[in-house]
Amino acid sequence: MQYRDKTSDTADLVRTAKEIHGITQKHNVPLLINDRVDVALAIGAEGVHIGQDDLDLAIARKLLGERAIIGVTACSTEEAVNAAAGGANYLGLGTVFATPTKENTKSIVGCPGVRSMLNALANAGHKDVHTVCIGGINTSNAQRVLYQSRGLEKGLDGIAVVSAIIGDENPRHAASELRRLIAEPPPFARTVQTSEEITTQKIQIEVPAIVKKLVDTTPLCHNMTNLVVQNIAANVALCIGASPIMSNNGLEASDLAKLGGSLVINMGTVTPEILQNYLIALKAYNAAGGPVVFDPVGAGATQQRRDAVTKLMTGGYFDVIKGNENEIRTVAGTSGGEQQRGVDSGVSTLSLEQKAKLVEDLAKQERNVVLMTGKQDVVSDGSRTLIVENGHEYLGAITGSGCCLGTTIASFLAVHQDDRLMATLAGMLMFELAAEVAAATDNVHGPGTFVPAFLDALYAIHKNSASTWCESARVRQI
Ligand code: 3NM
Repeated sequence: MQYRDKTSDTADLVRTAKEIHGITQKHNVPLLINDRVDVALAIGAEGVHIGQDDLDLAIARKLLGERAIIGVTACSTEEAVNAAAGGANYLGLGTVFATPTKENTKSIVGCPGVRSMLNALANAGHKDVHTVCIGGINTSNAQRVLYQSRGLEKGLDGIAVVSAIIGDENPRHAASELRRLIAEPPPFARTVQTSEEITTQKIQIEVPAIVKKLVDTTPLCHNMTNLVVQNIAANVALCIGASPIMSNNGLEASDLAKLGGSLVINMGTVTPEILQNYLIALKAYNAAGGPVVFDPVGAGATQQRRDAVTKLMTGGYFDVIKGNENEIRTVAGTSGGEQQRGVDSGVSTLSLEQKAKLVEDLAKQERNVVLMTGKQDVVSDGSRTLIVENGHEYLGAITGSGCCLGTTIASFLAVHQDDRLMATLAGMLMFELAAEVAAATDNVHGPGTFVPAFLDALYAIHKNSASTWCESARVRQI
């Protein structure tokens, strides 16, 4: 428990702190005083919490002694490492999300910022210092923040909140609800992060089996997608053997999320109103543990879209993020200053090695699967990275093929969550090999005749019980 009061007079601070201490002592909870070493000393509190602009850590330690608990706020890797080296007992890492509780915060670091501070601490040999994160944490994001700040060498120990408890009508209930949530993994936590090699043999056995699972299950695939591709995305879902529902109404999502299907959020024709609906649906699927695919169409094209990416990425958890090079770079925050002209892929500027590193790092950071589409697709779950070289140029000559791939991958995730990389690969191969078959059909002369042949080819794989369709897969692990 921290007593943080920036405005009261010293006498009032001491009086209130004493009263709080009486309560915390009864419950065996250490009381820390924000900023004020003098108040901590006056009432015999267990310690203090100091910010970067407060009293120096070394002086605080000298005044309070070795046994006092001293916490320090850190907003950057440098501040975190320095505070740990200086003997802080715990660090408050932030500011995670913008918060009205403290408006003069230095920077909003999000989960990626928290993770980079944790990594820096591990690399500098400070694995033992305790850590909490702070800023805008509440019941809707506490589990995700903890989930995405763990799984590496040094994980986050806990969260610190103000308004989520103090601002609640029923602080006791709010506190116990937070305790309940942080004690269990989020509903969307998936089991395996395997580093097992993905051999040709594994692909030839598992991919057709995953397709069969989809066909046998007919999963619901909820599409929140753009105006352009509604029809073809629904047809693709039907042809692969899924059951599509096209609904951009976020208020329907909590009912739909209970039906065991998946959601794809496609930013193609996003507006402020649609974005609100996406955020509501994302929360509903996260709460139900249903898989969600994010297709950040045209992410780098306008400020509105860049803002939408930030809101969506901080608004919930995505199992798979798929996009072209520009889109993935925007999501990763490394767009390199290039202006994306529309929703088309544009010119590639990264080497294959750079793409693989970007995709792998983003997947590791988000604890999910990231797919960068292109002539060579790069897909990774953070520990295994694959290059897929199937597909046909006609896919780039029709509208919405990337969006339909998002629908396809979401459908596969609905039936195969244990290994999301293999589920994504199954979707990619069914989609891209069907495109190759369609393009080679006698009566296909260009993009116009390609579309119906492509739907037919998807449908043929769906109806074909033999697994040979997958033999021309060109996949390699790097
Ligand atoms: N310190 P709430 S953010 C006290 O970033 C404090 O260092 C912050 O309040 C930091 O849980 C913050 O209501 C306020 O968002 C946290």
